[in-house]
Amino acid sequence: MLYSVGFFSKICVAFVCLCGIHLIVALFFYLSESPFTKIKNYKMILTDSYILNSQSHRISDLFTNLRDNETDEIRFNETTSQKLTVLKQCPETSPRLEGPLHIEFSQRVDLEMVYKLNPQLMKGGRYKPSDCVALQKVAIIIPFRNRDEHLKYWLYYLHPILQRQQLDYGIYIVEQAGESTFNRAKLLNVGYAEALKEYDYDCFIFSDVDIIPMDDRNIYKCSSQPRHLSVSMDKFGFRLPYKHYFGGVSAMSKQQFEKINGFPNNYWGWGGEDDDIFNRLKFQGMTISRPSGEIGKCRMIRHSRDKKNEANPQRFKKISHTRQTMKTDGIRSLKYTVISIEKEKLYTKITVDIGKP
Ligand SMILES: [Mn+2]
Repeated sequence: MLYSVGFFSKICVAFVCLCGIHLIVALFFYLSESPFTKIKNYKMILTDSYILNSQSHRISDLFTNLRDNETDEIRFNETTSQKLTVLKQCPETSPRLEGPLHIEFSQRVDLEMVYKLNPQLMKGGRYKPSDCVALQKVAIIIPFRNRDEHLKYWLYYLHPILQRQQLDYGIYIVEQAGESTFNRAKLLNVGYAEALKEYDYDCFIFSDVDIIPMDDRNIYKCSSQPRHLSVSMDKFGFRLPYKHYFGGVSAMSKQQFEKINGFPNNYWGWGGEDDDIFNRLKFQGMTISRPSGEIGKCRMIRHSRDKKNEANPQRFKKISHTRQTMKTDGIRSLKYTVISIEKEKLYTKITVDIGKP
């Protein structure tokens, strides 16, 4: 009899302990849903006018994962009258888009005028919407050498378009120093690596300096598959020159870019590197996403072939070996020396020594 009482009391103690654990677990999950932790996950921006714009952006960067669609304003410090504003995410389709655009290259463009037309730009050609949280952080990478005239037109047309698309973006002009043969793909790799050192970009647009979209519904954003944006260029009679063409302007997420080991570093001179990139995507089981031919219309500024960018005679042979070379040649084997990084008003210019063939 004594034995069985001791036994039952032990069972009772164990039961009470179980109830206690259950209560603690329930309490934990209840508290993790409380307004206190929710506020921690919100994007917050201090909106007082005397607080520097860049500072408030940095504060907002600390908070990602905004999903709530409500905007709350919490006044938390009456003495300094600082307001804590929770910004909602930008809509899937920007309400500021205009559709088809008139693009021409006859008028003269000067950069001071472009700067005045885009008063919301931050140093280094950075921008983010002030009224909502952009859906993607986009670095636009432009390989460059001796094309100042083209760059003016690009900045004049693209800055307003990218702002209407409500993107959190930065412009990176990657200039090849020296006189050796031009290497577009390696410069793009450098732009990718350098942009990531500066900001937590999740999407990369690789664009030639002389291509301007003719419709702002051609969004400079990434999607679930690598995206080709310059699908109907005036130079090719507003159609694809061939089915697997991936040159001109393309968009890849960080994950997509890393999956293919970036771009090849050893295509010196004109041609082939875009087909190598296409092969890399194909071998990694990805497909190409594209806008419609109507929305994907672009103009290319007419020019003659640059000196030191002659057609690469080895390109056909190289393209046939992508499956092997992509494992060893790419972003993971990239070597270069940065000569300077200049923060201009409308763009960041990275001058780089990428060696020679
Ligand atoms: Mn061109």
